[in-house]
Amino acid sequence: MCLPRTRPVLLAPLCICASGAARMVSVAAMLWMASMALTLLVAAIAGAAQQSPAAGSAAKPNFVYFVIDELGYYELSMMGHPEMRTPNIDRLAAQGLRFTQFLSGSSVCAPARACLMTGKHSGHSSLRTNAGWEPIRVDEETIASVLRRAGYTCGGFGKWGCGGRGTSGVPEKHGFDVFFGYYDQVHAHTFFPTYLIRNSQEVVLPGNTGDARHGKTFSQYVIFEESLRFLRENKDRPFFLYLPWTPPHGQWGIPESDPSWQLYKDKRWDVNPKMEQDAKIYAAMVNLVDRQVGEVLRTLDDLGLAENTLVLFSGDNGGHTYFADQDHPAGFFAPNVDPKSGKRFRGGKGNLYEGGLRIPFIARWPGRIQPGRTSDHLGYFPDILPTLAELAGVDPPKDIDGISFVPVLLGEKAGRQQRQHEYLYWELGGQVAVRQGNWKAIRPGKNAAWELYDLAADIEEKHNLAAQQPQILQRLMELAEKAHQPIRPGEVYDYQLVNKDRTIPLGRPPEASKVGSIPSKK
Ligand SMILES: [Ca+2]
Repeated sequence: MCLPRTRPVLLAPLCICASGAARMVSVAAMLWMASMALTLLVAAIAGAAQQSPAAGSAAKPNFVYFVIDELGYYELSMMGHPEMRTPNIDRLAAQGLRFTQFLSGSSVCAPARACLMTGKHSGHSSLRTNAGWEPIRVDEETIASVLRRAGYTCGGFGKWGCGGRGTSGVPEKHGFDVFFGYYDQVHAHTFFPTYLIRNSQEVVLPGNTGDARHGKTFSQYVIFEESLRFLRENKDRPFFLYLPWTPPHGQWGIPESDPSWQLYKDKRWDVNPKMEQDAKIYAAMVNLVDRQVGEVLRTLDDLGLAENTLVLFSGDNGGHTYFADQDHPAGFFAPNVDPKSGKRFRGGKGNLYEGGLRIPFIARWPGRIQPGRTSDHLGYFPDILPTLAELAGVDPPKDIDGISFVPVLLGEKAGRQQRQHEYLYWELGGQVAVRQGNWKAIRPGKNAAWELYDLAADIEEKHNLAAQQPQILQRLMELAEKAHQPIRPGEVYDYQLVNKDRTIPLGRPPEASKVGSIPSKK
C-alpha cells in the first residue's frame, strides 16, 4: 500500500550524487535505501502471511452451499411451477448461473451426501445405502477437511447423513469446526425432536415430547438461527457454510403460526384427502426454505460479504413423486415434469432414471460469475469438492472422481478450458447407470436387462435403444464394470449411541420397514 508514496522520495537523493559534497548524501541515501529495502521485505513477508491459509486471507472466497432435502428440479416458481412460491431462489438464479444438467451423486439422501462430501462416485464411495446411520471411513477427506487445510472455518447446519454418532463418519472428525442438527437420517424424520446434536453432544429442544409432527420447538427455526450465527461469527475469516436443510422432506409438521403455512393452509386442492395436510405442509416448507435462503442472502449483504462469497444451491436427490395417486401419477406437485412442455424426467427419487438424478443447481458470485445465464455443463456431486478446493487454492485428494468446474463458473477468467468427464457413474442396490455424453445405459435392477437411451433425443428415457446400438451399450457396460469397486465401509464404535438417535427422538421404536436396518453388535 505504501509503495507508490515512497518511490518519488527514493529517487530524489540519487539525483544529487555527482559531487564530492554529495557523497555524504549518497551514503545516507544508501543507508536509507537499505532501511527501505528492509521495510519492503517486511511488508512482503506480511503480505505473504496474509495470503497464507493459516492467516485467513480476505482474498479467499467464502462458500455458502444450500442443499435442500428432496427439492425437485421443477419445484421452483421460476421453472413455471403453478403452486410453489420461491422468489428468493428465483432471484439467486437471476443473479447467477443455473445448471440444466447437474446431477446428484445418487438418488437417495445418504449415498448422495457421501458422494458430495468425499468427491467420489457411488462405485468408489464408502456409503452406498440409505439406512441413515452408516458412516464414511475415518481416513476419508471431505470438502470440509480439504478447505480446513486451506485455512477455512467450516460449519454445517441441518442433516448430515454420512455417519451417526458413535461412528467413524461424524462431521466434527471430517473437517467441520461445528455441525449442528441431525446426524442420523431417521432422527431427521421429525421436525420436533426432543434434541438435536452439536458436535456429537445433545442439545435439548424445549417442549418437544417425541410426537413426530407436533411440538413447541420447530427444529428448522433453531437450525436456521444457528446458520446465521455462524455467518456473523465468522465474517472476518474465510468460511464454508454448509446448509443441508431438511425441509421439505417429511414427516410433515409445521408451526401453525408460520407465515409460509398461512399461504397454503386454506388451499383447496384435488389431492387425496388423506394426503392433503401433508401436501400443504410440503408446499409451505418449500416457501419456508425460500424465505430462509432470502435471509441468509440478506445477511451476506448486511455483512458486506456478498461480493466475496460463492453461493451454491441445489437439491440432494431427484424429486420424489410425493402424494401420487391415480390422477397424479408423477406426484401431486410433479417435481420432474416440465410445467411448460409437459415432458417428464422418468422415475424419481430412489431410481437412476433422470427423475432420480436431476436436481436444481445454481451458482452465484457477484462480479465473478456472469449473471442471468444457464449452462448445460454435465456435472454431478463429486465435482463440488475439487471446484471449491481450486477456488480455495488447495489440492484435492488424489482418489476422487470429481472434476472442478471452475471454468464453467468463471468463463474466460478461469484461464483454461473446462475438462469433461469421460463418463459418470451411479450404483444403488442392484441398480447401475453410466453416462457418456448424451448416452446413458441403465440396469434398473439386479436381474433386469440393460437399457440404453440417447438423452439428446429422448430426455424422457422412453425409447430403449439397447437392441439398435449394441456396441454403444457394450462400451458403457464395460465402463460400469470398471467404475465399480467393492465397498470399504466405515466403522461403528458405539452401537447404543447409534440406536439412540434412531429411536428416542421419535418417542417410539422405528418401524424397520420404514427406516432400514438398525445396526447391532455381532
Ligand atoms: Ca433427500
